[in-house]
Amino acid sequence: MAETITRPEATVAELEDLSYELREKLLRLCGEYDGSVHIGGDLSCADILTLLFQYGMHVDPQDLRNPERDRFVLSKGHAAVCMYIAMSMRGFLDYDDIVRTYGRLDSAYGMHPCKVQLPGVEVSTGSLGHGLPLATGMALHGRRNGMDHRVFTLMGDGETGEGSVWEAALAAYSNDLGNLVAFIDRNRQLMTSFSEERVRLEPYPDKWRAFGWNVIEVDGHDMGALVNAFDSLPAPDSTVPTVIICDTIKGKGVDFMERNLAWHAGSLNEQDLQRALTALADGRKAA
Ligand SMILES: Cc1ncc(C[n+]2csc(CCOP(=O)(O)OP(=O)(O)O)c2C)c(N)n1
Repeated sequence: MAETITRPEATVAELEDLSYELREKLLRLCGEYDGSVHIGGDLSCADILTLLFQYGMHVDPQDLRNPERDRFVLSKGHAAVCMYIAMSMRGFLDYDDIVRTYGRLDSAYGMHPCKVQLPGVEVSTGSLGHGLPLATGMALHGRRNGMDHRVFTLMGDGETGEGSVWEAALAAYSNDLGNLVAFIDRNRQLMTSFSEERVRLEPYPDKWRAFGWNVIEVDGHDMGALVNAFDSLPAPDSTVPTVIICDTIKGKGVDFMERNLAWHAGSLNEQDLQRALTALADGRKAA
């Protein structure tokens, strides 16, 4: 039983504090690292990753291979550093190690996650469009072996323009995979353009419904709403897969990055870092 692995009992207020800490740690890493960090899409999914690692998932950093654990596949692999830091805050990895070695030659902490390098990372990702197919296969495996854990994945909305995503959506529905939950970081931006300009996803929830999925729509930066969405998930032994479409803002929390195409990826010099940290703190006070 996945329930044999306890999950943290964090309150909404505690989760909000953890999200803030995650964003602050992301910015500090971005200030330390010489190269470019996918900071826009990291900041947009920080609340979702906090929800998963600090509230939702039955996972134990001391018992990584427990077959009953919930699985997570970061389909938008370019947000790896946000996942690394979220995992470090739950005790899987070491934040100082991440900051010291991220993106450097021979580091375990690459721009995209590598499962061979990092125990606790379930799947190596980075090529978009593969997370949902992989998660579907993992959920099918769990189902066929009589297990009751869930498999979660997190996709970018732009990524869902890939045909492989919709093949997997059909397969998950056809195989009654109620143990599969897909989060979508619906920040409406890609790398150099806005999502709808490139691929018309709307009416987006209807598309998922037409593929047979249970659809939950939520403000992806409202922790209370995210917790409620998580709590309303159908049981893992149910028969309909769920997609949680999270309305998000790329660059969330740092005013000069928000909805700004220039900040899909970038780096921060000392002055910009201080500006970003101040913006983050001011945004929190205003909230
Ligand atoms: C198959 C594939 N094509 C292109 C890329 C390059 N790429 C990295 S991030 C990105 C934009 C993705 O947009 P979205 O899925 O909406 O992610 P987010 O905006 O949340 O970062 C692209 C095209 C890739 N990683 N994989």
